[in-house]
Amino acid sequence: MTSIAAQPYDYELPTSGKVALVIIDMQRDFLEPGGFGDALGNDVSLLQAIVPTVKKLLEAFRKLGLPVIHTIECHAPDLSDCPPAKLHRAKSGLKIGDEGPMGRILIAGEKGNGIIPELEPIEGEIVILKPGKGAFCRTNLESILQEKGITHLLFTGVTTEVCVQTTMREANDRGYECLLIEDGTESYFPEFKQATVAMLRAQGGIIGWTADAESVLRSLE
Ligand code: C5J
Repeated sequence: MTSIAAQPYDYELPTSGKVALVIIDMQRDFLEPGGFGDALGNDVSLLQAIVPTVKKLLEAFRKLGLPVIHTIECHAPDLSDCPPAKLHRAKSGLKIGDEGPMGRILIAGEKGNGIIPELEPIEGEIVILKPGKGAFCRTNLESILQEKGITHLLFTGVTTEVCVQTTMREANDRGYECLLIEDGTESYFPEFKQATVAMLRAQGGIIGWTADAESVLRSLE
C-alpha cells in the first residue's frame, strides 16, 4: 500500500482496483456560456482552469486501468425527476428545461448537458446520471461501488462547494475513504472553494483528505 501526501495527514491508498477517480459534472452546462451555470449568473470561464489537470488525472487512471466514474447533473425531458423546489429556485434568466443556445437547460441528452469533449467518457467507464447535487441521491452509485469493491474515492470536478462537496459528504457517511484533489476542482466563487477545502479536512479529516494532483499522480506511479 502506498500513500498520498495529503492534508490533514497522509492518505493510504488501497491495492489497485479499490480506488476510483470521480469526475463530477464536467459538463458544458457548467463550463460553457449558454448553460445552467451561465443562466444562474456565474462567470463560467473560471471553471476552465482545471480542465488540463482533470484530463491528466483521467489519462493516468486510464493508463493504469483504474476505475473512473463520471457524473452528469441532469433531468428527464418531462422534468418528472425535478422537484418544484429545484425548478423554481432561480429568479431570473433561463430555468431548468428552458430552451437555451446549447439545447434545453440541464436536460439529459441535450448538447449543453454533455460532458466537455476533453473529458468525454470512454467505453467501460461508469457514468452516473443524477437529478440531485449529490451523486448518491436517486442513483445506483452505491450498488456499483459495492459490486466493484471500490472503497476509496478521489474527487475532482465542479462545483467544489455544491455537487463535489455534497457527493463527498454522502460518500463519507457511507464509509468511503474520500480525498478531494484541490487543483482538480473549481468553483464560481474562489472563496467558497477555499472554505470547502478547509472544512472537509478540518477536525482530523472529518469528511476526508485533500491533496494536489501532483501528489496523487506521484503515488500512482
Ligand atoms: C450546481 C454542480 N452548482 N455541479 N451543480 O448546481 O455543482
